[in-house]
Amino acid sequence: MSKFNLNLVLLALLNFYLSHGQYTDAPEPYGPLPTERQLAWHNLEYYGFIHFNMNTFTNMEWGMGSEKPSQFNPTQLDARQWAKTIKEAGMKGVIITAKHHDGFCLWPSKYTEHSVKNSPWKNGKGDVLKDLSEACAEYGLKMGVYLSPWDRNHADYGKPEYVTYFHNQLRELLTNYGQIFEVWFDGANGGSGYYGGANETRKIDNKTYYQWDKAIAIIRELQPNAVIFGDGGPGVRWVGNEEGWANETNWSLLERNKVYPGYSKYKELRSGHENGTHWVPAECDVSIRPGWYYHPSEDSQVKSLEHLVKIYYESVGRNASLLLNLPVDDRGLVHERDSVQLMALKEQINKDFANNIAKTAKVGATNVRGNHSKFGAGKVIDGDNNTYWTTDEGVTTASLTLNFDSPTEVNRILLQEYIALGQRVYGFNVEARIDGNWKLIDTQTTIGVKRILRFDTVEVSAVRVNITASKAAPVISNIELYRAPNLLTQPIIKRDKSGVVSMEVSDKNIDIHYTLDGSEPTEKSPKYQSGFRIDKPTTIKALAYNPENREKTSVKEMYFDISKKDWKVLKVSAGKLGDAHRLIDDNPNSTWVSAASDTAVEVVVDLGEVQRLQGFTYMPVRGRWPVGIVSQYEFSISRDNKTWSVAATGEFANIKNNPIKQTVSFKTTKARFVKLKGVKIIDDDKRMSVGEIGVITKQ
Ligand code: FUL
Repeated sequence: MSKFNLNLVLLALLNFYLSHGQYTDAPEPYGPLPTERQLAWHNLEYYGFIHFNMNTFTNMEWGMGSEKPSQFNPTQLDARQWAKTIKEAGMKGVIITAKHHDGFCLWPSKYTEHSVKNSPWKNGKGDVLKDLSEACAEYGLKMGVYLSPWDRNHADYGKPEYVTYFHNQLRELLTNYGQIFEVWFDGANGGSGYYGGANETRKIDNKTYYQWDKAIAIIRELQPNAVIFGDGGPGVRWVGNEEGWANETNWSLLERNKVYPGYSKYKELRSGHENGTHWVPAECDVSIRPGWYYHPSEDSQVKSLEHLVKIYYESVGRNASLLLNLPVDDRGLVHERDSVQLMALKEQINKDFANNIAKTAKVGATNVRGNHSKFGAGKVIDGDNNTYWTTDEGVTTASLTLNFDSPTEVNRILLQEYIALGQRVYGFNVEARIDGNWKLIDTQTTIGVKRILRFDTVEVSAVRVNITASKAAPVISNIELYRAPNLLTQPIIKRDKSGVVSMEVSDKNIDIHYTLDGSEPTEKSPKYQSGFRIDKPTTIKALAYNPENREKTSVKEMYFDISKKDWKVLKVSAGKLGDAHRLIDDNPNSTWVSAASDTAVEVVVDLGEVQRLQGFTYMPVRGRWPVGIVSQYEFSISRDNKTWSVAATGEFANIKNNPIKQTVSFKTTKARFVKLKGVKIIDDDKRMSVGEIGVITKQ
């Protein structure tokens, strides 16, 4: 062999070695990596938040700091009930508001008198943190603490002395209550407050005032396994909204040194930073009700199952964790209605992910690192998250196919990257082979620790995942496929101003059956197809039915009186007439609020023709910050819009706490014009608001 040929052979051997031999080693990590404690935190996925503190007793969201410890007085506080509920809901831990912005402490801190120790609860001998830590130990839950940096009670807030106090409290919390998995620091900081009686506005520098380096050092010293939550981490970041969703593109990376508590470009946090310098994954915090704290007025506003399921898929299913808040009530218990919804969510998630079809597939890949079985395609279905499929060095696009022996229905895919080696993938799509043809199901960007896609049910003989963009060789530890059942929720029934009734459910594979004659509907009753008119008083009864398994919901009942198609608002005594159509559009979610007025506000409505009236309805505005709710009314009627007579006056009892539709009856009288006057408004507001006004007629 000539020397030239020998060189060629050696070169070929070297090439072979480079392209195969070295790849039997695991790939090198790429980019910022999670720490051990972050990896442990990622595994929690879903845990509870408890907002329970002074605000629970003052019916506030943000107390001023001037509240008295004597106001904190739960009658049945039972941390075991919280822990039991949280455990049964499938959550892995709980974070409690040890101190919120009003400064009241749920534990008997030795650094302040503003705590449970001066409250009537357990004669000042109680400690909510201790109760909860014991309950968590009993139920196998992790515990975390929320300690508000902002303190509207403390006289020294704004001075260095307060920072020492804040650090001391942190020490107390991290010393006395066992293992803490997360320390939660709120971004809301500085502003007006009581401040020991000064009653003024105090501003601080978010970046420097609290001496974060020291605070972090305390946490590292006392609870080395705890992650630290803040707008910019350092361990876990806020997701940039309080609604429970991350963007579809969601990096666990962040340019951490740019982000600080109160970061103004917080919307960036919904996606993180593709080229972030640190591993700072997102946590989605959201309350099961409109507010974080318990308000009796929100008892009827617990999030629907459909909404909670959406939150789950848009947080856990988008590379984030879900921190779901329970506003423990003034008895000191998780409210029954919240528990019901929590369990419904749990049940639905269990059903959706009951049977992983991917396990039965035969898996193949277009490229396997070093052709070695330890990186083979089968690793994505072996049920072990520490094994993975990966490709040759530098190969950043590749496909993985799951083949089935016989056609199988699917509507969910779950994918996981092996994040210990970094987050890599930023482009992928999913195809399904249906009747022998490949069909594109979805095109997406990032995966991260967990990505779940929902799609319409298809019957497939194979599913293909194409990685189309990755910062380095993709490293996929797990793929699951499911055929989730249809989501069965009660129908929502609406009527618009023209009288057209429509009904809907969240899943298009669910049927709606209804009656209009007052009889109980069954799956044999007429099936709802499209909107229809109802102009005369009618009770609609409807249920949702899943033809797949013959399950059905309980009956939803709605009463509609005459339609409002010819109605007009003729006068509002304060505010713009142009906006007032909202109070008669048969949509309680579109609300009308008057301008402020020193005299009682009135609205006059023309019903279009004379009706035999025997009552009226008032739907108050709802939501997180309702204003202008009428508590005392005067309702008048007229045939000619000149001579008026008062048909009813009175009080909407308990409307503040329970803002539901009010119905008032009076002696049947013929009239064409009606007038509602807000004689008294909740909280003495000068505005009057209306979600919807209606009448009850006699036919
Ligand atoms: C916010 C706070 O201001 C709210 O009161 C609540 O605690 C929520 C979780 O964080 O920023």
